[in-house]
Amino acid sequence: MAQPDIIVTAPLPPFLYDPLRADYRCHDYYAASHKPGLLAAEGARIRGLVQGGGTVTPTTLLDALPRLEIISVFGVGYDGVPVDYCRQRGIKVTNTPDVLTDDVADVAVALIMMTGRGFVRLNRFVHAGEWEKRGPELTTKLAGRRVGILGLGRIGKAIAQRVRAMGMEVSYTGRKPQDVPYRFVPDLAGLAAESDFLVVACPGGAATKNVVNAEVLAALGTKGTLVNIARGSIVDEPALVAALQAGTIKGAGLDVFADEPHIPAPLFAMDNVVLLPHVGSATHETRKAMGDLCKANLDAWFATGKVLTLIPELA
Ligand code: 8YV
Repeated sequence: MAQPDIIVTAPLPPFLYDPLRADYRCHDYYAASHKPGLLAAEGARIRGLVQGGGTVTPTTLLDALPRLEIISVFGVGYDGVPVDYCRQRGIKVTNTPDVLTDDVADVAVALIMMTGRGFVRLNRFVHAGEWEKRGPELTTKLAGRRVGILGLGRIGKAIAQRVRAMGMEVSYTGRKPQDVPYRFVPDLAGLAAESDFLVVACPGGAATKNVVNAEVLAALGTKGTLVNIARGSIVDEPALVAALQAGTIKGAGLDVFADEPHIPAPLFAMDNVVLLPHVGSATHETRKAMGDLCKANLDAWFATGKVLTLIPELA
């Protein structure tokens, strides 16, 4: 049987791209110098699309792929996929949940430790030879502090488990209360008001755009640190910069940004801010597992007409 044609709209690591190339006719849209030409020549043949978690897929691109059957996202987040459009056209959308949960939760804990205990600052202090001159500053005890989690999904729960093991208190907000041993707070500003660390762990997309706004940051207040391992779009970034500049909040630990890899310039100069380059899932083991699942979804679809991890909106 002829290999199905698939279009690739994001840079992929070799451990995913090489096996894809072995089993599919891959069209590299991401690297194509003349994208309209590629679509005109190949668009009508393409049956699958592979993209990254952060990739935005415009409906105009999908319009040029009339035989598209499946979008397989190399990532858990599919906020860049126009889900309603896909539902209307009967296009399946799959992602890579579960396999990255531990790694992303680890990064949230790391950001809590790096901001709360000042480890990044203290590391700079030692590297700069400052310890020869004076003792280190004292920081904040984490056990007993309150962690408020926005979005208690798989990753949120893994974060909760980890910080509980550190003796921290957990409460959360989300669409509805769940059967969990953590306290539900119905509104985000209320959660922020009672949190020392407000951890953003919900999906991105239209429903959560800028929900962490100036009002929520004001409620978090001078005792509070914002941690974001989810999507930059969830936080009103100019409001965050303003809150940090004004000293409205204590600090921030950020792995994700509104316009990656661009980070608002004022953040670079802030000692109470820890910045990571979107590395939540960036380990060899997890990215390989994500790649395997991303391809397995395509393989299952073209072999059996079923997928392994259909997104809940289309289930
Ligand atoms: C990846 C992510 O950086 O899973 C996600 O939604 O944002 C990250 O794990 C990305 O998907 C890699 O393409």
